[in-house]
Amino acid sequence: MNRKRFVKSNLCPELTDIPPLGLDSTTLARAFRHYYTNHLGRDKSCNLLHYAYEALALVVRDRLMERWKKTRYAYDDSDCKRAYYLSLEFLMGRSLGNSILNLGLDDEVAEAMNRICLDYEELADTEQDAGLGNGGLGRLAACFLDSCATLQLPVMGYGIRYEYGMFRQRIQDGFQIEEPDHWLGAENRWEIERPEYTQRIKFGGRSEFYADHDGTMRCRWVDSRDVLAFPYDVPIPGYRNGTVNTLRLWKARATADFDLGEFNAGDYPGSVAAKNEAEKITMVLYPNDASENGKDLRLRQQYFLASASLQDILERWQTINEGDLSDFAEKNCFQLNDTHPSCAVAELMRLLLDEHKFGWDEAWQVVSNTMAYTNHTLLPEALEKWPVRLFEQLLPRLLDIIYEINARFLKEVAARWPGDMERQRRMSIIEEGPEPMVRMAYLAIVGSFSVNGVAELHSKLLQEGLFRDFYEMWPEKFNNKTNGVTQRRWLSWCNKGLGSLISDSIGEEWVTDLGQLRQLKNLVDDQAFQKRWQEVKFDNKQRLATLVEAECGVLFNPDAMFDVQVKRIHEYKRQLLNILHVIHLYDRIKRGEAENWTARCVLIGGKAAPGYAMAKLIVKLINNVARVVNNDPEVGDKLKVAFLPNYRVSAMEVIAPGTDLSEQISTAGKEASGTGNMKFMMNGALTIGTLDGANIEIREEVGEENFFLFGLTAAEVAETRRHYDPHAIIEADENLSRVMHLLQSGHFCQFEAGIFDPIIGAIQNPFDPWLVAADFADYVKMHEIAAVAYRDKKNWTRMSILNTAGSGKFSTDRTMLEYNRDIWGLQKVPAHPVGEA
Ligand code: B1N
Repeated sequence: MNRKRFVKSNLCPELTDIPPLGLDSTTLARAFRHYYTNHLGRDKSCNLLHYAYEALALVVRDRLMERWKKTRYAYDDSDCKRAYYLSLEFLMGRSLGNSILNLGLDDEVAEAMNRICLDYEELADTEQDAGLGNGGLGRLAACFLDSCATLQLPVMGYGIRYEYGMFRQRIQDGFQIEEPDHWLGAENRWEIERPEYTQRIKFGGRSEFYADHDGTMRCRWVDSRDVLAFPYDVPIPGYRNGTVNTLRLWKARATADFDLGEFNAGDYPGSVAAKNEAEKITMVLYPNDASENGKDLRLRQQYFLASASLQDILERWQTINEGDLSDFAEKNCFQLNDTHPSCAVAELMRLLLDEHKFGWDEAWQVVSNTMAYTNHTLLPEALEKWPVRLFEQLLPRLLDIIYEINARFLKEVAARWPGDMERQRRMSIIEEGPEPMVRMAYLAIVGSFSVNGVAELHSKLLQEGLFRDFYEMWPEKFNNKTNGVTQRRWLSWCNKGLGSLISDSIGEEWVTDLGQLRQLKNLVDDQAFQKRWQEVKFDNKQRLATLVEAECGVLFNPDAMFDVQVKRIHEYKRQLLNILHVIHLYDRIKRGEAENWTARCVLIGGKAAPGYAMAKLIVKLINNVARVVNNDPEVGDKLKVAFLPNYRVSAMEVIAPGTDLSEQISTAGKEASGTGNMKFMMNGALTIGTLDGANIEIREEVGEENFFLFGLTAAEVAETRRHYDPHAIIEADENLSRVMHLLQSGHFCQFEAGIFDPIIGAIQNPFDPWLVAADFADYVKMHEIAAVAYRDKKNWTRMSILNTAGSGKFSTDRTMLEYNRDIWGLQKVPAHPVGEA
């Protein structure tokens, strides 16, 4: 058995084969008492819920540990192919509830906690979110891991253990204030350190060429300033199947000898500063979603992750295979989560060439058969380019290799399109100009055997637009993998009421086979079922109203329609269009046109990147409009508006179940996929949306009569831009004119004259890329249709049921099966049973 080689000291069998821990409520309660009393040193006089959470977390973690080990053994013993998901972001959220659910311990834990008069959901609610991601891209990575563990696929995540996760957002006088998220301040029970797998990462220095003992010219990276990568492993439990996969997160540490060198030179403060410099690398998550800010620390983070992970994977492979790398490419696959970890292409070349003495062609075979790249955005500002100059300073050896990759690649282009210099210039990995740049997406495409987008439309636009030249060259590389979400967190866990109702009606199979939800279609006209569906929704709306009241001080009446948009604040996502509609509703009430009114509560939440002035101003506008509307007695219960501060994973767990209408209103062609749209749909919300990203597939699945579609298509957007005249549109539309007038008159900034001028300017700008004015009228019209539909409770309930019933496609289980079928080619490997050696 291969794994024996991992055991560095010979542990006696008694130590390696501990009997399995009990899962019954009595044993759980005892274990809880042990941790609470003996480990944490608390007693009944302690009234901090936090310690009870900690004790329960330790109890649950113990149950994960042995399954984790048995999963590792099963993978090592089976000599299976493995995939690695490399990502700068993993937006995990909370772990306790998810672990209990996936271990199948909910009833036992509830009972055990009941006995000591504790409510485990209340404990779970005290856990901090692990916010190691910005938004969709990071949360997608977390959902992927859940699905891979549930499908028993040997997939490991690799990421960065940021000391500070996504900033906390506070609202002061309507403005966004950022506060640091020092999430590791308290003990993190969901990681264990693995010092034995520490890696050494090089920065700076230079390349040195030398003749090998057999005369071959080789290169080595010398005079580098090294940093250590120190790993922490996070358990990823599958759903009730004994599998626990691994997410390995790297923390940067200074090397001991590096410090000493400085110290010996007599520069003690200098050596401490050097230590800080090294540890800075994993200090903070960059808070930009769908844009890059080009800071050199960010490139350091990216290379640090790529290098540490690849070295770790090669080392493990060599330990198991006695140093033989010959079938490495058949047994390993790397999925790059956007270009952020795409240094891996050049880094794997370097490791093979310089450290493992491969020849170029042999190394390129390995790289180009193991790397796969997922693109998540078409927005030009998010396409990563790094100055060649920065590469030279930071990663000189990688730059040599990138030049060589590019030279060989451009030769291929030249052979295929002789004399087409323009095409070579366009496709070059190096963008020429006063400041030459490395185009990371091109490096990723050239180095990968698979390139995928994240929804049908997005993948099509990649092939026709952004990556057209590459598609012409290698059509076989390109494919689509429509995103999904895990129904374990996004239905079972977060919406227990609906989950139970569904299981009572069609059984529990949907939890691991979401397509089963289609059976709900048979129940749409069943009155008793409809009634229970409404009751569940009402409870969830009450829960959401409680959150809104606590966080925003605004009272939401659960009888009103809950109209919700939560996601990062970005102009292309058009929160501005949403708030213009709110202003229009307010205006209608004020002008006395509110007969047959549908009471509405509008909730908007999301973080603006700290450097994104327009996004921050939109947050301010939403808050100012909310203040005016909510305090106007004439408006009363007809309309309420709230901005939810600090939107995060655990907030969405309350929001999605309590939503009636989901706002997915991006300018068509701009949202690659969206995943919030799927969470809402699964929880029975209807969508008002454009033909963008996965909305298109959502509408296909649920049927057009159950989806509120509005706005220009992607093709019409491109066309409209060429002759866009917002002034004419505003003038021709009385509703929009009145809204603009309210804005311009300072109605929403009485004591802050002119602050919204940039927003007014943006709407009126003929070059407004987001075409807010163009879609306004159609948006208002569709909202009216939705409002009328909402008043027909019975029919709305039918549509709500049909949305859940149609959401089967949007499970990451399906997404992962497709990645596996088309890209990874892994076999399912069941974990060894607990209780056996
Ligand atoms: O990735 C999600 C998609 O569902 C969203 O439509 C898409 O906007 C999102 C740079 C990004 N694309 N690009 C990013 C994140 C961080 C960063 O530094 C870009 N996020 C997305 C999942 O596919």
